[in-house]
Amino acid sequence: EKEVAVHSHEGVKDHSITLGFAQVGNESEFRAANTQSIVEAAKEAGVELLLKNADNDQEKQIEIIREFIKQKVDVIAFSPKVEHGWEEVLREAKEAGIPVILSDREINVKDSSLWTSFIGSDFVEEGRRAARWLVNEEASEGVHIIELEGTRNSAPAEGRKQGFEEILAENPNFKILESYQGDFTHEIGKKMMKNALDQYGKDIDVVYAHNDDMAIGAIEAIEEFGLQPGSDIRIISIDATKKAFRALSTGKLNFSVECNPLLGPQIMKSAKDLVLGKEIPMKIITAERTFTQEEAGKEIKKRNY
Ligand code: GYE
Repeated sequence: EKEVAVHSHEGVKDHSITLGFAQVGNESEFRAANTQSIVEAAKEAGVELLLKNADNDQEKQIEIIREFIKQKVDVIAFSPKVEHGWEEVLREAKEAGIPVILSDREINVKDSSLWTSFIGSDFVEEGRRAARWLVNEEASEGVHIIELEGTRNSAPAEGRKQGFEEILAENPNFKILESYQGDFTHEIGKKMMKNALDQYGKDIDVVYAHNDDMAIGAIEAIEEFGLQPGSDIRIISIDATKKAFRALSTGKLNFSVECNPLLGPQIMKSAKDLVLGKEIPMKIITAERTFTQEEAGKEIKKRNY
């Protein structure tokens, strides 16, 4: 009796698993923090991590996933660059019996059995939060907005645009003059802001940036144009990385909406549960908040990315 008891306890001990992670790129501060969280959490959890970077190229990301399938990893996780084009490779993963976890970005596929769980944020709500602050903050007449969008066709860009416009639809004196494709990077965000300033100049009241890297680029472009970011032109940004906190405390950024990149621990827990045959939730939405300039001061020392 005792012998069997010891044996069965042995049987359920966690054996280490192999997780293949196809990271979308290295486009932003969020992404750097996200990658670090995944690497640290794998070590912590005793998970063997195969991490490959797709350099913001969907074809490359698909190839990396194919490689993981060949290597017969236990679980695949990835941050899908865009919402479409995943059916074929995810069908191959399913046929190989490898469960797939979506990290920080969702995909648009008819067959939801092609992925097991999404761990990330509610982007539409992030967009609403950005707009709610604006419509409450600004009471004056027509407010003209420039939007810097994240990677075209990515779930965060789509969701943040949708949520922002949903609130604006209830407040007709807020108008988006033009939306530019900033691809979530500092460099393109800055370039697009320069174009906007050349086109609209002092007619711009607000910039809505889908992430901090583009917002910091816009701040630089506004200063080089000779205007004051944070006062002549107010700026709202999403992610709440350290760069945003610094800009909030120097008065160059007006409002920051958090998007949590520290998904590593949840990804590892879900991967281990999957291998142990446990059911895991289809969606795990991370808790997030917002920050005004006043709140940034005391918060910044608690931030670690
Ligand atoms: O907001 C941005 C990153 O997928 C939620 O991608 C993520 C977004 C994040 O490049 O900084």
